[in-house]
Amino acid sequence: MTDIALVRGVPDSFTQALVLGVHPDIDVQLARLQHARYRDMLAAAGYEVRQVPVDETHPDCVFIEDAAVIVGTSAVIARSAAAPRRGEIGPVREALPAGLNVCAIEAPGTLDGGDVFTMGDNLYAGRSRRTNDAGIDQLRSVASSEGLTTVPVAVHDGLHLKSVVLPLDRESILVTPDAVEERALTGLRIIYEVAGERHRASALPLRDGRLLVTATAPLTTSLLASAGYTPAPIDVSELQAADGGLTCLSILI
Ligand code: CIR
Repeated sequence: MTDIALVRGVPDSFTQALVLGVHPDIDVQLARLQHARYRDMLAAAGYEVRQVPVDETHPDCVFIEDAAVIVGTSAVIARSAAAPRRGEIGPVREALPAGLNVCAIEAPGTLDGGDVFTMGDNLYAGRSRRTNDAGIDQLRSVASSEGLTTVPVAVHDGLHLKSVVLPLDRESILVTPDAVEERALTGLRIIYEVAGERHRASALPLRDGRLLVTATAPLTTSLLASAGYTPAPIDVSELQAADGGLTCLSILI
């Protein structure tokens, strides 16, 4: 059972975070309040929230998910294709609980944690701007040692796989239409993000049974409620402004 949540705060330099499109104005103080609310919601759901020290030299460090991937009893230290993010990994590695088999993606492999999720016996790995085939191959050998089959998924429209495909439970995913190679997701139950809310819905299942969802996607939230989920909306607008979602703000172990 997952019960530790690693998180990392918002640096003053967050205004310089990487973004895919035109750089937005980011309100750092509001981002901090939203991040504090996120931490509180994790704690209320029963996680032991552990904070990794903020790093002013890495504006994107709040997106801690990208630095490491937990695969069963293993932890894989990532190697982003975004060179400015590579220095984020040291303190995250140090914060990992003892007992995990720790290994690291090596050049020429690249991988961001936002491109990886497991469901059933499969590990889904996004082939994206940040994760390449060499990175996926290295991850595959770890996944295989953990009894998981790796399924690469090409990401066409979005930063990471989990920008556009969110696990909801043991068999269901929330998917942005026409954003990924959907045939790779065959066998999973798909719920589509509602038109008009494209790239605004993010979701994170909590250990207490609720589903954390972004407040920017009320129609998709209603759809999820009618599908039987218990949504817990949260406003993370300033983190979304830098292309973040709800999974990327923590590593759940
Ligand atoms: C970046 O471009 O790397 C950050 N501004 C956003 C990273 C979001 N990470 C994630 O969704 N896993």
